[in-house]
Amino acid sequence: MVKKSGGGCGCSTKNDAPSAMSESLKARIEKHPCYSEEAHHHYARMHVAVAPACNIQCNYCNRKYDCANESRPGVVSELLTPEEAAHKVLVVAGKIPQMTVLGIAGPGDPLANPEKTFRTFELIADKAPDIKLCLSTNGLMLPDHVDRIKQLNVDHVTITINMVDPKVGEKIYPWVHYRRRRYRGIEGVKILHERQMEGLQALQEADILCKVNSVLIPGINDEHLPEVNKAIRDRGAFLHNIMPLISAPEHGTYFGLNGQRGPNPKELKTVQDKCSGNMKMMRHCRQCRADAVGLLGEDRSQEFTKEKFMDMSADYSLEKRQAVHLGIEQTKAAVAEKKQASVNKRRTESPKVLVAVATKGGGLVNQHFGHAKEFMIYEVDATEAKFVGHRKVADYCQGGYGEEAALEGIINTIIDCKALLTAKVGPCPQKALQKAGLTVIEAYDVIETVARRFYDEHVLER
Ligand code: CLF
Ligand code: SF4
Repeated sequence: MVKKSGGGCGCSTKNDAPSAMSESLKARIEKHPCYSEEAHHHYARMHVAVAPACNIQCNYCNRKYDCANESRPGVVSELLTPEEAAHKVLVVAGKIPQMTVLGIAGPGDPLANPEKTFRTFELIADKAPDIKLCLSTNGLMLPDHVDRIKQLNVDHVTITINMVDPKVGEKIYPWVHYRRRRYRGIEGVKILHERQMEGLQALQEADILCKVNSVLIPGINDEHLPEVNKAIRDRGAFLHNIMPLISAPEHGTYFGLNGQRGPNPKELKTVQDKCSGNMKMMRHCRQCRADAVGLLGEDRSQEFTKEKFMDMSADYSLEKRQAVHLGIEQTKAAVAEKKQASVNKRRTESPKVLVAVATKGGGLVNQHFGHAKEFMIYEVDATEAKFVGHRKVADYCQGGYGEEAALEGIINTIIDCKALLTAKVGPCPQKALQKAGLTVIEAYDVIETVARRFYDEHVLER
């Protein structure tokens, strides 16, 4: 019998609506850009790469790069000591006051490196008490550390769970290293599975919010993920993040070298939709790097390389940060009010269409088409505009050679959308977008407001 927590984490709720959340739960996630879709428009996170070792082998990882459970494959982060990491966090907290969460997510597994991971958390908790601590693990060693996690006030833990059936797991994990022994094949996968379930349940009992990441691997676990979704829901997971396998031969992974492909956006959305009736789904994950800095859609890690941040002073000020957060909360409230006004109370049946949005944050259509490195995708009907995902694209404004090919690539990425919502777009790309069947809307306003206006004028009035 699975024990349900007394409300704090509210994890086993079947209701996807934010209004079903208790006020205390809302307060726990309102500044976490991964746990709250709304927060990710306004608040940033950073990772510190303090955990090099790993204790399992995933077929989508070759260990030369960051842990692919929480990162984009093919990225190498700069390894830091806990003391260097603490200095970096204080520097970034001063320069980017909207950075509210510190995550440890690699480059290996944080709990295969418990001393470095927990020492880093201790240093931050002591000097910057307003920063939320977050941890991402493969789960193998999680049951051994839940007490320490709780004691350090780490309120957000992610476990990557790709299967609940070891026969499926055999195709993903060739070995597991557990208590000084290497277990190959199904024997190792069974240990991993049992430890993941035990860890998840222990988090629930300790009232720590748990997100589960699952890597969608077509032909291996695509049909199986609804079963994973059910198992984690029953054990109190708060949020499910189904992320696409990114696989290429140049990453040198087993899957990459053997031609295992990742899902296309439609396949990803289909599986997310299948699971979404049961629990909250995360659809805004950007598969960060182990030294990521900034809003989820931006990468400011190069501004804070070790060479640079070691020479910067740690200007952390709780008062200044609180003042900035107050301003953000006021902006959020204004955006929420406009969003609410855009919801059509008459619940009429109407077709759903997808629209692509160029945004640099704040919940607004506010980015030039040529500067967009990704588009947010919203599903719109007569009642609401709902965020359903994002798609990365190559930079269009590269100048000169390759520009045409890049534009074609961008159009192909959003070809299933009915409109592009952007602050500005040049006449040439505008023509190409229209030729491909997209309505181009130039605006500077709350995303939902622009999306609903497009829908009313171009879909309903046709
Ligand atoms: Fe980092 Fe992960 Fe914490 Fe977020 S990321 S440890 S929960 S603070 Fe977020 Fe990045 Fe996706 Fe992870 S977008 S990869 S889900
Ligand atoms: Fe790589 Fe992360 Fe898997 Fe370890 S847990 S093998 S670092 S993807």
